[in-house]
Amino acid sequence: MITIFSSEHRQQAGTVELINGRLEAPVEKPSRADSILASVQSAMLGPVLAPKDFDVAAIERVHDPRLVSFIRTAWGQWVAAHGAWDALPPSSRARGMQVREPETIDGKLAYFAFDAGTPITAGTWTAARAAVDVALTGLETLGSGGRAVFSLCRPPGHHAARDYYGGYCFFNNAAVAAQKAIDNGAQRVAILDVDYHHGNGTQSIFYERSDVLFVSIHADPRQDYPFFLGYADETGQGAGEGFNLNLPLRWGTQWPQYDEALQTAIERIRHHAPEVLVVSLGVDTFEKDPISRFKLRAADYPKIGHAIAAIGAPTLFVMEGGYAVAELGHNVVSVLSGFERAG
Ligand code: OKP
Ligand code: ZN
Repeated sequence: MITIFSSEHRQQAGTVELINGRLEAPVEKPSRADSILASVQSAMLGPVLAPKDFDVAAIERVHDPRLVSFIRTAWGQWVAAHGAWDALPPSSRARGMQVREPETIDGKLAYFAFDAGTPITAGTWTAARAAVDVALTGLETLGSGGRAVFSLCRPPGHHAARDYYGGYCFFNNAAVAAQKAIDNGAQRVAILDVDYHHGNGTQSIFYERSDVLFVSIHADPRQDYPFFLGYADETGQGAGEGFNLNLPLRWGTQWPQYDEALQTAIERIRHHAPEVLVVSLGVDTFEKDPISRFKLRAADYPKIGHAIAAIGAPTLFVMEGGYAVAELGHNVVSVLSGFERAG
């Protein structure tokens, strides 16, 4: 399997994140992607290629140009106001509050961000752009044949929606790639999100559409982040009714319950008969993940890859979360090689 990777990911390196009430070193850090790359190489998964540069227009197919320009300019505005330290929002909007975009950088951060765990740094724009290029290059590579390609994206993307960012995500790499597949002529695309956290951004981008099916297995939003989307009764709207499937699971979930949800997900996706399958690949479902509460074991990851292969569609794996850095690369490669070994 070909892997697409850009070392520009290192440009996203926050100093602090609010974790359990303390300012701590971010869990979403450059060593994550380096660990995955090292495992890809030592397992000899296949060639590792650099991405091509794509135009920002591909991003604006799914994101508001105002969000794109904010991510591009925020650091400069922040440094001018407060100096060279991670840019984090000072507040956020509560129910019923005004929705106009403020003028100052602090107001704009509060307006565009939905959490305080996603620092904008000097290199954020470069890294976030490169992650989109990695996803788009993966899609293009998939188009020239082969069953699957791995886009080793960092920063992740699935929490970023049309006009807001958060959850370590700036641009929705998987959604940009899915939209590009449609723009290239595909009539049906499916996105399977197996990250521990619900892909609220991806869901909301495609919520009213029937061409891109979104299916997600994740921690119950009653218990875990992002808290406000991911319920089972969110099934899509308008033309998209029936094209959104959420399979929330409780804290403590182990393989038997996970596998049951995975089979349901796969059945739904097969029924859609996608011409391209995008997998938002998070392995933060792992028992030792520092921020998550599922209990999957290392031996479960090949089974996830094997199950996904049964869908039988050209598959673009797009990296999302996974924070147990010591085992991260191993678990990711387990999914990919489990896929490759299947039929
Ligand atoms: C990203 B991905 C506030 C942030 C709380 C955010 C988790 C984001 C997970 N400090 N945690 O889905 O793996
Ligand atoms: Zn996650």
